[in-house]
Amino acid sequence: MEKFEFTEHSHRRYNPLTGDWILVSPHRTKRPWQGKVEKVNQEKRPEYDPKCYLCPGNERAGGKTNPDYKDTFVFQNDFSALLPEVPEGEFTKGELFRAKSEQGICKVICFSPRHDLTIPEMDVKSIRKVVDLWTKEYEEIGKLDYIKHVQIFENKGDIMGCSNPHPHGQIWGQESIPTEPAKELAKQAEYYKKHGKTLLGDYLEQEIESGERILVENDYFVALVPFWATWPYEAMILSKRAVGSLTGLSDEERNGLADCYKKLTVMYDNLFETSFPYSAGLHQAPTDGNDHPEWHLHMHFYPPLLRSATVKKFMVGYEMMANPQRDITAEQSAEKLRSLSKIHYKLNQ
Ligand code: H2U
Ligand code: ZN
Repeated sequence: MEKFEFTEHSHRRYNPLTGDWILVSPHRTKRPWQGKVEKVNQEKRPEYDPKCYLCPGNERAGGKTNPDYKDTFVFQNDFSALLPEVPEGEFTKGELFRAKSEQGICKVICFSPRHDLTIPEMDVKSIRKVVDLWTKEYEEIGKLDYIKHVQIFENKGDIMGCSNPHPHGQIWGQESIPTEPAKELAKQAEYYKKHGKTLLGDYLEQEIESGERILVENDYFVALVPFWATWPYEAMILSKRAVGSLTGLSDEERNGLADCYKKLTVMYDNLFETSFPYSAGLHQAPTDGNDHPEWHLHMHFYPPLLRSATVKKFMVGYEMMANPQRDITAEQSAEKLRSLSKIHYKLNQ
């Protein structure tokens, strides 16, 4: 028998942030890159679209009108999934039927007045304004006494269910800590208790030392493909310094985050020369009034594309019934992304 190599042989990988496992089958693709990249016809969007409900000056579906905003703009979601006023109550029947009212708040953030741009096409200064607005919203929403968790996220691309190509994201604050952050909270707290340091701080130190999965590194932030990535080109942005949330970042660090966000998404767009779809979101310390020294600020990117601008990875069958599975390894994905031009492909056309 040959010696086991995790880059060659089927194996399981552990996600220390959630406690989940994934299955990796590298033998199914010795070569990560198989053939040509299909180009998709890309519509060129106008800078302003009179029919877009996010463009400055336009009326939204709910009847309100957007101001003539110049950089970012935030508003309460006209179709909020969570509402600040909800009658408090519980429904319990025996052990098996449980329900509880949930109070919350949902907002939409426009990243830019320009309808035709996306994060990788925006300049770092403008992305920094998005970081500033995220910070302000996390702080303000998190201060509300009924809000224990603030989820900031972005759906990009219609295959991710994004309703509009205008660059935007969402914020959902709520009175309980949702499933994924709750798993991360438990794991980070356990690690911190044992080692007196953050789990992601120690993880990042070892990733930087190895370099194998690193995509972008500046003085304050790193983007990498996590060892336990489930989506083919999954990535994570981590702060080098152990801070729990955006509010703990210095001015320079906020620029560092904007720079890292841009560089990662440029790589993504260059991979298939298309506007690369993903769901991304920040994971920050709960806003439950407790100190969270264990929490280490990070941002996840879950992109569905696998082999081209149209072939996506399905999380079905085994993934739904058992756990996620991937063929191309995290190391191969990182190598592929790193090999791409650092200049956005549209600027080369
Ligand atoms: P997504 O593209 O990720 O679906 O986000 C857009 C959000 O914008 C969505 O939650 C809201 C939708 O409810 N929206 C408004 O608040 N006002 C509108 O006029 C249309 C869409
Ligand atoms: Zn628009």
